[in-house]
Amino acid sequence: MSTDDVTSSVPAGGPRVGIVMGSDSDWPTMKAAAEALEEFGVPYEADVVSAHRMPEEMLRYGKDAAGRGLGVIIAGAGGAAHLPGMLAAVTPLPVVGVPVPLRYLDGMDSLLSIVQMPAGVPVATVAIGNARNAGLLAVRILAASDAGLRQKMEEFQESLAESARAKGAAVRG
Ligand code: RP5
Repeated sequence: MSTDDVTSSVPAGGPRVGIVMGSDSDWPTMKAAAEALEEFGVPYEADVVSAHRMPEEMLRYGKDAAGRGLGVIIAGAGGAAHLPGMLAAVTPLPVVGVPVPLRYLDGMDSLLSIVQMPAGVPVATVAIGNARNAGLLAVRILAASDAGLRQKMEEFQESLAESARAKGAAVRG
């Protein structure tokens, strides 16, 4: 292996998913993404990277993410939620957007800000407040090229089926 190969390879054990949010007030919503990643043993990092309050850092985060070995970015924000879209504009990585519900408008403002991206700059948007699905989607994206992770996802899906069947049995009596 040449020196170039070493320097271009992904650091072993480093974070594969970056979880970012516009404010620490988003963390109570966003921590469900971290918990999902922990369930699957996926290393992640989490930080506040505000599109409006720290735009230069936000752009640097997006531009550096792939080179640092991240495979997916999960970005959550509320209100005029530009963070996921702006990150998607400057990174080739898949970006999963989490609309964080705030006090007014029930999160519809966040949802529409994140989901209505122009053609060419996709953000995979989950339901309002559903950061758990963002974590699970990040696992699926990584699992597309990771057989071990795919196996874990299949086992998780089977556990969901088992749980649903048990609920059916409880209803049937
Ligand atoms: C957004 O403004 C953040 O993502 C957060 O949802 C919202 C409120 O932020 P704080 O005023 O709580 O810091 O940019």
